[in-house]
Amino acid sequence: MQEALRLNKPVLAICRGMQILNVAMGGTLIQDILELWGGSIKHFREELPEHMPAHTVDLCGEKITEIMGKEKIDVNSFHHQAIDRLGTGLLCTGISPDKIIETVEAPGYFWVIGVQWHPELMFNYFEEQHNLFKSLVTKCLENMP
Ligand SMILES: [Mn+2]
Repeated sequence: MQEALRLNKPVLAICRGMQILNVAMGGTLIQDILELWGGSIKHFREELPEHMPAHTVDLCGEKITEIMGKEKIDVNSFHHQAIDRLGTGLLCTGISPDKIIETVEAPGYFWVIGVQWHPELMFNYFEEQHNLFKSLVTKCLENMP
């Protein structure tokens, strides 16, 4: 992750990848949401089909809002950890109703987006989730040497 950032590569960091992105930039994690944050929303929904929305996310970031084309999205949820303190240079760009950070951007870099949900399990069913991967591919092509 640090090498990808150093080389200013496009990064789409998914779930644990977003947590690794945060730690690589100096942030910290909530080690267990249920234990340390409370249980108003279940974020580890292993009983649901993988593509099934588990909660909403309110978006505010410039990139993610443009990609998704809306300010409130439905996401699946298979995590028990979450971002606590943000890494330096990371912005929270979307939160769940119980105020868990669900998506981040790093504006100082070429194209770095992290999402706490799993768009790779949803893109067949939700066009806005497919848009995330289309944007990544577009940015990779733009970034070719
Ligand atoms: Mn979640």
